[in-house]
Amino acid sequence: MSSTEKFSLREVLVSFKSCLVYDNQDILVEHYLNGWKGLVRFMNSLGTVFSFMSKDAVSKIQIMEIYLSGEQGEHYRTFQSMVEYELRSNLVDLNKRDNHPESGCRIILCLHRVFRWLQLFLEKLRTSTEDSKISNLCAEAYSDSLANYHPWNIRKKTNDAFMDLPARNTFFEVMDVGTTEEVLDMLREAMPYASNVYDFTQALYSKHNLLDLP
Ligand code: 1Q0
Repeated sequence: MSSTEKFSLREVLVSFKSCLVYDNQDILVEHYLNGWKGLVRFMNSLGTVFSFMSKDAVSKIQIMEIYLSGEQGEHYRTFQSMVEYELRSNLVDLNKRDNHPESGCRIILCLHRVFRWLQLFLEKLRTSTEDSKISNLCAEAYSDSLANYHPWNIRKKTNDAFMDLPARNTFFEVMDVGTTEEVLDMLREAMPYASNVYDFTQALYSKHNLLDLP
């Protein structure tokens, strides 16, 4: 994954739209990962202060891709089949990080928690005004979600990185979607899909008691 590759937020939206299948009752891993790859490209275009985050995301994406292209790849096609396969085969550390610290279930849980941040941030962005500060929107969304799972040193690094984000109008330019109105239209279009992705994953993990994996 090259950091200079062109990103397109429309493609990100298409990936997260098309990852939902069977009437929103499952998620295709490949399309979900494509959505993340697009977000990582976007993040890389914001500058090197985010590279500690993008490195972590890239390594998580790569682990999932190794599972997908491996011998058991068929089991990793959707969230549902992955969860069932890994639980049935005792491939998930349920109580402490032990033999399977990189289970697919755990990797997707990490991304799912970031997805919640994204959902909160996009909603704040959608309802923001000209004088809203992107760094504040990011930090508020973070403290309401992902921060609860991070130790203080990561929280500090993350909040410091947010401070480096550009002003709202520059941020919209980097998004490269068009005018502010067009950005807001895209966000309005994206929110329901983001909710469907989040809600399905949350329900699946809750049903299998996987929301607090170590
Ligand atoms: C716009 C700014 C982007 C801000 C992204 C916020 C996410 C903060 C994530 C902080 C990650 C800290 C680095 C690693 C932490 C790990 O300890 C943790 C747990 O993993 P493990 O295996 O050690 O237990 N990892 C995570 O929590 C996963 C972190 C993945 C970060 C993925 C970021 C991917 C890109 C996000 C794009 C945001 C673009 C938003 C704008 C979209 C506009 C339409």
